[in-house]
Amino acid sequence: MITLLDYGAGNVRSVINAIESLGGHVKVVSRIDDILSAEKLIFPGVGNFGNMMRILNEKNYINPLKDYLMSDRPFLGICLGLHVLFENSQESTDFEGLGLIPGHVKKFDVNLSVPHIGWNGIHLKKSSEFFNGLCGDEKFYFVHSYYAVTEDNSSVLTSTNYGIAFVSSIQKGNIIATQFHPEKSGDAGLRLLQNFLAPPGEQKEAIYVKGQTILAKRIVACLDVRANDNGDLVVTKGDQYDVRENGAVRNLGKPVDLAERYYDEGADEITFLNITGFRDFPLEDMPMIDVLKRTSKHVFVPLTIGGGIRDYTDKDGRQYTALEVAAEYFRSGADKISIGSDAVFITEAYLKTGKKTGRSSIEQISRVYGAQAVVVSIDPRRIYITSPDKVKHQVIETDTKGPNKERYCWYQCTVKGGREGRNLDAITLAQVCQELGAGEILLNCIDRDGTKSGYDIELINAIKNAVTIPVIASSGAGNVEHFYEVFSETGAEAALAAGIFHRKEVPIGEVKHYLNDKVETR
Ligand code: 1PR
Repeated sequence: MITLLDYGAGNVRSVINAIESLGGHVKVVSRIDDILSAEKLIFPGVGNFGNMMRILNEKNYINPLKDYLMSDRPFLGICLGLHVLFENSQESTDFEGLGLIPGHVKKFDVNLSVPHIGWNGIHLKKSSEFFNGLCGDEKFYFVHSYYAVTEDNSSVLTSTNYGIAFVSSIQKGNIIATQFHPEKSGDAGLRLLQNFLAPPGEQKEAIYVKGQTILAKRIVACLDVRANDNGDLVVTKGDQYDVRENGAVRNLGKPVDLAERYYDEGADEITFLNITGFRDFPLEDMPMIDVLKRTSKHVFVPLTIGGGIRDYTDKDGRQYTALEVAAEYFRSGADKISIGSDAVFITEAYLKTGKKTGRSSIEQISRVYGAQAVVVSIDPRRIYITSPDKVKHQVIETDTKGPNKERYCWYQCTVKGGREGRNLDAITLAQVCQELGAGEILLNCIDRDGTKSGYDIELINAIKNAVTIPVIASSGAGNVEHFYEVFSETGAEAALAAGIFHRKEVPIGEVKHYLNDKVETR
């Protein structure tokens, strides 16, 4: 029996689903004795260090946890479940860690995008049953802005490179903890969990891999979801955001079925966008909650969900915060949430005052769940102008001339699924949202959406040059070359596609095969 310490973190459901998919049984801690009497304890932590320590203190779990760790019974800490073992963290200086491992947690200060999001390798520093059956060149899923530093090298199990070499897992006796998420690292991750579940046995020969580990470029499958005219929830796909064909909503399949197909095909991440979320309310009839719960049962790569995330007052006057919506999504299996229209309204308000209120959905959710869990989805369209001084927006000079040979354009932000253009440019939006605590940009492009004419390289470079958080390029993929183009001509960390995957025109496997010797992929 596995005992799982859920302090209210984000995505505990995926850890439970992963263990149950391996035939394990999970008991979630509900009182102190559950910790003290545990045979094997798993501590998954997603979110903010300070928030985690505050809750552990409130629940009086600190001493029982220390007692359990001192008993050297099997323990697996994941992400914050690694940081908690150290003395303190730069993420929040209000609280001390458990101090089991001498050292501290600090923020990445590297010339790369932060958070460190994606699939990266590991360097084994000592042999361990935990890695039995692995050949050492597997990649695992990381999503964090802070990493652990220790003087006690004997406890370091693996390191990983991201600008620097950092501790990606530790082992001290039967206590193991990973910075990466085994429950979201596909088959390789499931193998680690299997090894943790297994009774102590013989330790297979450890495989030490030479050279630097490299963060892979991510291939993301996107499912634009809405109810069709019969009220069925379908995956649809727009052409420049128009999802109707002969008046009917295009129906390209069932969300859970397609998600499972893309997992099997090797997608690195799967994104669900409730494209009419601005119209309805996620916690009302909760169609997407059910999709998430069913998907996370069998899909062990990161899931992002977007659509309608905002503060909301329902018809009975009941007020909901965006944080409540996000919390429900995280508890249902999401690893990241994506904010679209509300990010535009938040930015407009911020630009009026220049002051952070701390109350915006971006600030609320990143404060509790960490910046790495907050994606901002941008829906821009090009507006051509004859010269930059015609507008007060951030403008680019473009090689793709306008209808009247204009050499300049700006990218107008839209809300409500491209239905309403706003007096705001995409570059400014991205910069303000990073400032407010967003951890990643999902950069769509209405002009390119569904056109199969390739990604808007100029837009992606403009945004990449303006922010230091990762950017997912989206819209326009038509063939495998378009993926190579976006990864070789921009610094985008990931490339997303929809139509060509739904219509089986270009399988994910073919994209990865083509990129194989050109770009680092998983
Ligand atoms: O504004 O917070 O309620 O969120 C709504 C979400 O739904 C936003 O993330 C917005 O991008 C998305 N959305 C709204 N309307 C549409 C539409 O298509 N009518 N889809 C829409 C966004 C863009 C991509 C698409 C790529 C790749 N879809 O996600 O999948 O363009 O397509 P391709 O590879 O076929 O070219 P809120």
